[in-house]
Amino acid sequence: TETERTFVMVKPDGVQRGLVSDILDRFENRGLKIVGAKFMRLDRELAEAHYAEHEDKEFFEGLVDFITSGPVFAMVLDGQDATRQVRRMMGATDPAEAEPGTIRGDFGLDLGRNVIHGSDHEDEGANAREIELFFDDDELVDWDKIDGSWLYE
Ligand code: YYY
Ligand code: MG
Repeated sequence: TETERTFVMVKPDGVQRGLVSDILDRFENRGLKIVGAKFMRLDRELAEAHYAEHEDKEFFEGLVDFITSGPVFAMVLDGQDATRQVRRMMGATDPAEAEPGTIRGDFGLDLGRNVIHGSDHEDEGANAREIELFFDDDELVDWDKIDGSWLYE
């Protein structure tokens, strides 16, 4: 099976609201394999690098303030079509528009407090770039999950 790795992060609002385990539960139940995880706080430099694509937007300062305002739970998940599947599970950027059943649609109400980040599946290279920004090579674990043959044909 061809799998890929994607970068995912529970944002400070999700951590403060105690949603980390619920969110991780959804990814594990879906069959995604954890290959890295880290509880950390972003400094401004990392936040600005992570959101560099938005540096000219009017919401950039507020976004950097928010994402550095408290700890986050960053992870790397591996699976078939993982990037796109995680984005589908997250739902639309604005929780007010995200479908119920998605993470943002179930846990959020406001665009600037949308609980979770996932690499953009339409931006090729976003995954590799974000994984490298947040994790050293030796913080990612290569392992075989025993349910692989029951998850994939
Ligand atoms: O990838 P995703 O998080 O779904 O959305 P982006 O368009 O990349 O924006 C990143 C981040 O910025 C978003 O999660 C909330 C915030 N944001 C905002 O505060 N106001 C906007 N008009 C657009 C995005
Ligand atoms: Mg994005």
